[in-house]
Amino acid sequence: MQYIESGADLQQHLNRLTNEVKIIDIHTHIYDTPFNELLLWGIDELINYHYLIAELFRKSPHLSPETFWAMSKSTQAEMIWETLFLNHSPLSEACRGVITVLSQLGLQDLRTKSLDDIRAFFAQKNVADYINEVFRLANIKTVVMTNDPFDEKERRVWLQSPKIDARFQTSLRIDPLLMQWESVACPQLQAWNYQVAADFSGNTINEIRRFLSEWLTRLNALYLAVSLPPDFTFPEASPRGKIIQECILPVCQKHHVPWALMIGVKKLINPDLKLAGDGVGKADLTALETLVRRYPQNKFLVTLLSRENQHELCVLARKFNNLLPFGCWWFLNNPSIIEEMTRERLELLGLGFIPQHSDARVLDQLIYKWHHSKIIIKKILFEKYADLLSAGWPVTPDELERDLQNLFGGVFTDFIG
Ligand code: HDL
Ligand code: ZN
Repeated sequence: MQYIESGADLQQHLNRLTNEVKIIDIHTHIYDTPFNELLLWGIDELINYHYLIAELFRKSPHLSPETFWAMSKSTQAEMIWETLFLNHSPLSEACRGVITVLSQLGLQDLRTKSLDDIRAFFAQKNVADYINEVFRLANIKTVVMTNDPFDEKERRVWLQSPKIDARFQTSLRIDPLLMQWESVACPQLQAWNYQVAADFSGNTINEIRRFLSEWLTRLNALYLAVSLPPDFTFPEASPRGKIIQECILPVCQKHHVPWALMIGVKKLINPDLKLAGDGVGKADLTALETLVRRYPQNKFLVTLLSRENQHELCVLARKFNNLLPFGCWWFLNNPSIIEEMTRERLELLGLGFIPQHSDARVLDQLIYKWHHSKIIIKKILFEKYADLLSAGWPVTPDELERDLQNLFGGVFTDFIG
């Protein structure tokens, strides 16, 4: 049995294995080609990422949202490029991500390149080959899309039974059902001929269950997902509480799919920024604790948006094995916080968590989101395996490979069964 006995060997094996490990990216907003304009890629989409739009407004106190939103996407990109990349060094994580993508794609001497030069580079690519190139560079086995039947552009594609590349797996996202029952979901379900009523009279509960079942089946969804505000409570005498208790939980159980809870978003605290306008709030995890305790037959994939919630999520996961923490979500997807979260998760949960998801909205982002995260995750893994070695427990390269394959996909596939 050949053990790894030195830090230098450990670093070498970790470098190799983190480069080689095939990744299952369990939460993204990217799409396969049948979804047409929903599949975003290329430099103008990269620069128009809502993270960068928020950063643009910080640097442009005299720019009115109306003026910006009236611009074409390419004019917006030129303003962002000028402001965040040329007039200031692109030090933020979202800015650096664009640079990493371009460098990883092989674009040399970036400082000599104009935005139009970069556009010309992308103009030579075709989307099918580019999907292969991005998945290869990021070493992605599969991604899980965020599929939303309440988005008409996406719904109409699903109703044509599209042929989806096997690398694109699915999840059913149903925020309006829990967050906008009376204003959006109920009238929409009625328009789709589900016999539902806002007051839940008649066959409403069964019809909501039918809607969920039909879409879980249509999508062959790996899990059902929802984003919830920091003040989410359960149980709750509200449409949300009723739909969770009588529809979401029983249907997830019947279909043997986890419920992915994404908690902590304060929607549109600055509505002028549109998609870039959401904020964060610390949640009271009593609701989550009640759910995982009361419904041991259900599985819960959980990611929380507040840094201050992360330690208690780890403790909760120690108490309930039907709860699986995942990712460093959104405002947490930064080196300093990924480091802190990965360290405390390894210390409290061993290898029983999903360290990261990309949340990529633009296909190309897979390259930087994973390149940046793997550097940090590898750093912490080195620290922990080195601690284990000095405690007297060397591991073999095969054991290291097994552990990494679990972290970057196996824990997820085991959990969803
Ligand atoms: O609700 C979500 O899935 C979030 O990830 C939002 O899509 C958010 O706008 C985002 O892209 N975060 O990275
Ligand atoms: Zn997301």
